[in-house]
Amino acid sequence: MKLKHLLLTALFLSFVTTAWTQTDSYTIFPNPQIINLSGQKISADVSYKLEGNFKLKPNSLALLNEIFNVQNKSKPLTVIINPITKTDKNLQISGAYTLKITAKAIEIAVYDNRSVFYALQTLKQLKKDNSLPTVDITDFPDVLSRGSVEGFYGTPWSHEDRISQFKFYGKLKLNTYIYGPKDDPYHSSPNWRKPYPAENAKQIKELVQEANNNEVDFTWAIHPGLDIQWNNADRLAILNKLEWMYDLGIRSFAVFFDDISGEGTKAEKQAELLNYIQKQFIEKKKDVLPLIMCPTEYNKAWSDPKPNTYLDILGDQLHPSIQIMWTGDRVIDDVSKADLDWINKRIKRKAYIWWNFPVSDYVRDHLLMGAAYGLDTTIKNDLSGFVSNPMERAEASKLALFSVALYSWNLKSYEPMAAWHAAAKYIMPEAATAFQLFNEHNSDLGPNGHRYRREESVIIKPVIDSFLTEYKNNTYSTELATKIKTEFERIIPVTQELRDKCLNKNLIREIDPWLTQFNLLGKAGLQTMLFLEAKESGNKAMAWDNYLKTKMLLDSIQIVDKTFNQNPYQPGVKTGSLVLMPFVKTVFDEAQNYFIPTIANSENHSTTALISNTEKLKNQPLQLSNTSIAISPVLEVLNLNPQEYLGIRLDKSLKAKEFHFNLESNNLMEGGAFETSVDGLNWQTLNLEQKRGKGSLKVLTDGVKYIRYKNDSANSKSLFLKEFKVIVEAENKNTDQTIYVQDYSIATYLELNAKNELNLPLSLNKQTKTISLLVQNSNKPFEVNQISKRGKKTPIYKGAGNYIVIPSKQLKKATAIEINSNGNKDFRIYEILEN
Ligand code: LOG
Repeated sequence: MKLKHLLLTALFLSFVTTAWTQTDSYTIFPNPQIINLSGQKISADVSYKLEGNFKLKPNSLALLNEIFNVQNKSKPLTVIINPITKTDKNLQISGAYTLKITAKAIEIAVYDNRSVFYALQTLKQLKKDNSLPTVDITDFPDVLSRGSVEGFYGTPWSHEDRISQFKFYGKLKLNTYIYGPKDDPYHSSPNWRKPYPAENAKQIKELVQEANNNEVDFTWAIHPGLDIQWNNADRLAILNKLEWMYDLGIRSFAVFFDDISGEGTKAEKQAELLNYIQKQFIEKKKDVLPLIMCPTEYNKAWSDPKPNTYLDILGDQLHPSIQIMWTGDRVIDDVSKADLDWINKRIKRKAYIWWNFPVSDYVRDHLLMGAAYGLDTTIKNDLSGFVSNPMERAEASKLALFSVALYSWNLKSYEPMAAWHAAAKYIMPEAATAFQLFNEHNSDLGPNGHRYRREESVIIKPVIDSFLTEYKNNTYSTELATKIKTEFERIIPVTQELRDKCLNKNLIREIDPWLTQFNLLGKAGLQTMLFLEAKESGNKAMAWDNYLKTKMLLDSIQIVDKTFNQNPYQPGVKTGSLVLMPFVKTVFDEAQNYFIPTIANSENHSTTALISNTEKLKNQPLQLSNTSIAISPVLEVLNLNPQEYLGIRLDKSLKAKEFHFNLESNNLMEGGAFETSVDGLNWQTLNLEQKRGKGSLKVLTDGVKYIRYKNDSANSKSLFLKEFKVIVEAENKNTDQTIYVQDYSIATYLELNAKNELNLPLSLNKQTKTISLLVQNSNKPFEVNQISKRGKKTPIYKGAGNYIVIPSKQLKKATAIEINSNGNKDFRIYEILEN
């Protein structure tokens, strides 16, 4: 383990030193193409004198004034800025520059004002402790258009968010922002034909201004395909809209045809419209950038592979200067050379990559704070643009966008892990280590329809895996346990540290529920490890205390998940969902076997159980509570073969009151049915309302003990087992209140109110040696009395413990015991065991 760790560290360090020019701690983001530091330093604590033949725009001048000390009246440094004269074709591109710092002067050669701006951004990053290194840099972008496409579903970014993005882009040499939030009704239906209301229009004007200040091309996209008519009125409607946007300052345009069906999807019609816009608008305006389009078949999985179909038609018919976007082999995917070769051939131009990362509109309960990996570094000649579709959380998205900047500027030197670590430091230097730890455990998306996953918790994962393997074989590795415990201990203070130190308050606001959850996870993890330690040392009482504390923390996690981020799609707040949370749950679920011996477990106990004839659910646990029995949700998609079923059988002491289910699926009831039974042999089909596999039933017939869903069709059925829950109560409420304390399950409990006493009839037989009580009290003393045959009460316990063992010699005359909660609030009895 140690060796592996060392290797990882060594590997990481080597990434940092080779991937970036770090001579004398100068690190420039993104990495310049060619940089030669010659080892000397000159003072930057001076003013400057501008020479040369290139007229600077105000944004570049402002940057110069920011870098140098214009108050200093001593001899200024000469800064010479001229147009590029070198014929190197790499330098004939917007943003390209050369920068040479000598003891005498700073010489900059540029292609355009963006080049000046970028050269000065580099200069600014080179400045350390008021001095500059002597250096010779030749720099240019590998990809022409680099940045983001605000193209997600959900709440569009705010005005403030966007301004903050542009400032960030300018510093990192990202030059593109495409405006296309799906939920802006003036970008898409129903209002794409209408002009923006005055307030929005004013804001867009301001945004264009701010984008220009940062050398970002603000592309405005229209999404007309949901209800477009292929007639003159609608093509004029588009032209009008583009004209209004032009008047607001927009000089770059896009038309999106993604996520539509029907009439709008026709390739010939789309091509005809776009060519019309090209002729009637783009070419006439003269000062606008090439038109960009997003096709309907925007990824390989969704496109017709046959020749002369949609993509080939666009390739043949679209004006050659119109750019075509592409997400990859799938909607959410890595970017590969083979994929680009495939698409470029069909569209007869270089694809403009729309990378669907870190967009989270299909996994809204997760944050995507992982590294940006899966990007081919050999494809710079195969693409015309690279934009990332981010999360609706703008500030949090900067973590991935930092990597997008590094990648798209200089593909060959891109190293995802090093970039990811650098991003945490760049975005939150005030608490970089804490931020990195948070990101490490908030990377994966959880199971999702696009089947796109990210690695998570990579450093601790092998430790946890080894620990669990040994644990399941009844071996306990103190060394591994200590490592896991240390990780949870490191997590606990992260939340407070980030809230206290992070200067970017909007970022904290965006991730706040996840911070709360992360802290709870750290604490739950620590309690889990303390439980294991106590168990290992044979201290059952302490183990029980730690188990209860873990349980309370897991309950809090559940509450946070049900309280915050309650969007209708994937409500809730998930953190550490790939490695850490499953680890805590595994240990927690196993605890049952430790506290309730299996011998007791197998006799005379509740017959509540999962019923299913599919292998996949064989080990799926039930979640039992005082009021409900549920099948633990399955995270992966579940395929039920014909005749397979899943359901719950209730113990005879339980009465089924309600049924709630969510088996997310579009065709659940086509040849499938919910059924109930009294005896498990004769089944009745339930008549119930459901939508996309979700629904409930508020009344169940008396006597029902079985409830299941069965696939009666001839085909396998794909569904998500998100909820399958029966609300229960005791069949006989008056006499049977003790069922939960003798059901051999620590998942259920009986709660005593302030004045309640539990009079538990105990049939003590000769074998009964001890009674163990597993309770939870709020640290107030309570009492246990024994009651003799003649009704005489004698105290056998008084105290405030949670795990109480009463030996047989104290129990001689008892036929029953009585528990007096003594005014204790929330007093719970989980189990009373006789052995
Ligand atoms: C949409 C996009 C959405 C993304 C991820 C494209 C071209 N269009 O499946 O708006 O944010 O996937 O859910 C898309 O990706 N459709």
